[in-house]
Amino acid sequence: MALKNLLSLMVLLGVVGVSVARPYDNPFRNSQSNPQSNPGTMGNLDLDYYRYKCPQMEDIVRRVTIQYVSPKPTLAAALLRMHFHDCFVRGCDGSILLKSPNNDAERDAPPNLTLKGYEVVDAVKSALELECPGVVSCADVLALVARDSVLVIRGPWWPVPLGRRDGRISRISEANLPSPFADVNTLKKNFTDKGLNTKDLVVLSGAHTIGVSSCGLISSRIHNFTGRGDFDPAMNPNYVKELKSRCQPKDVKTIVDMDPGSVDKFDSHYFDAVDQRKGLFISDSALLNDWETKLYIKTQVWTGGASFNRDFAESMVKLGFIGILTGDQGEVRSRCDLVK
Ligand code: HEM
Ligand SMILES: *[C@@H]1O[C@H](CO)[C@@H](O)[C@H](O)[C@H]1NC(C)=O
Ligand SMILES: *[C@@H]1O[C@H](CO)[C@@H](O)[C@H](O)[C@H]1NC(C)=O
Ligand SMILES: CC(=O)N[C@H]1CO[C@H](CO)[C@@H](O)[C@@H]1O
Repeated sequence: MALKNLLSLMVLLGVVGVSVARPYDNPFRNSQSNPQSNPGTMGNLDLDYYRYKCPQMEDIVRRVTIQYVSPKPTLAAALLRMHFHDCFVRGCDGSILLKSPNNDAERDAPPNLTLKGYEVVDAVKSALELECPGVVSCADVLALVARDSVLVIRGPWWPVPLGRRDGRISRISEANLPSPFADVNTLKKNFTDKGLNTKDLVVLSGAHTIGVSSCGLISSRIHNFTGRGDFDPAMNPNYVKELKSRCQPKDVKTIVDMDPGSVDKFDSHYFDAVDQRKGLFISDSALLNDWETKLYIKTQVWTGGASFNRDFAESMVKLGFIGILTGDQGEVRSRCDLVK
């Protein structure tokens, strides 16, 4: 009798389990664009993927993320950027987290030189391993940590469907990201190659509303743009003056804000900055050179960023589907920096 009850309870749970699963359709499934970076790209994810395998996982991720990011809010930018990098190189498969004994993994590549925040992902993963060992993928951890850390700085929230598996390959030679020196057509192409459209490009560039870079990447732009000691005419001269007083010609290290005037706040101010020709990188300013990205920027300026949070959430969900591994592809690592 007791056994029979137990069995029916299990059956019931199974049925409930199926009915509360919230599968999340892959936004690329029916689209023309087909990001081929991984064969698993067309798989689906599920908002409730860990509901039975690790019911506490979202709480644990949130708790540890808050613990790290609250006292050091600049980590939010680093972690958001890390998720973006992960997704753009071989898909959102956690491969950015892998270490190589030969220093030839993605995280060793020049665009990674300033990536910080690995310790947050590692701490979250350790906490998860105590609760449910070998269950939660590093790719999912990173996607959630990025979301939760933006929430800590009171930025927008977006749903993170889960079930990504971890890749086993991380190559420095593949770690090539859109360049801060790129023009808008190049950026559009780089995004289209990942299945993201022009709107996603301008919306996600809005992530530059937080965070920092350093003088090295803008030196030529402000000191010697064409080799005649000039600056990029696409820049606001007052902004150039400001940057020059911060960045001496040989200085590569000093930190500069991505969104001058509102660097700590996740808001739509980045679009105001770009509109005032205060985009830090050529790739930021370039968004004024395409009618669609320019219209988006103007609309955010006119409306005080009315749709930015919603748009950002939508594009982040798409970003999180790029090149994912699902099902029995890849693996679930027990440490995010080492393949099993
Ligand atoms: C459109 C193409 C993009 C280019 C060319 C680009 C380029 C860059 C560069 C060069 C930096 C400075 C890195 C450094 O100095 O170490 C940076 C920082 C940053 N990027 Fe982007 N990025 C792009 C898109 C994105 C996207 C899609 C996101 C996220 C959704 C993002 C989030 C960030 C954040 C948050 C930072 C600040 C990092 C920190 O403070 O630690 N970027 N980006
Ligand atoms: C971006 O597009 C340009 C032009 O097609 C290409 O040379 C570059 O390698 C691309 N970069 C990335 C990261 O895909
Ligand atoms: C600017 O660049 C040109 C050509 O690369 C170089 O000859 C010149 O010395 C540079 N000027 C300064 C002020 O760095
Ligand atoms: C955070 C991190 O792992 N950065 C690495 C980036 O690449 C350089 C060398 O290429 C490494 O020394 C850094 O540790």
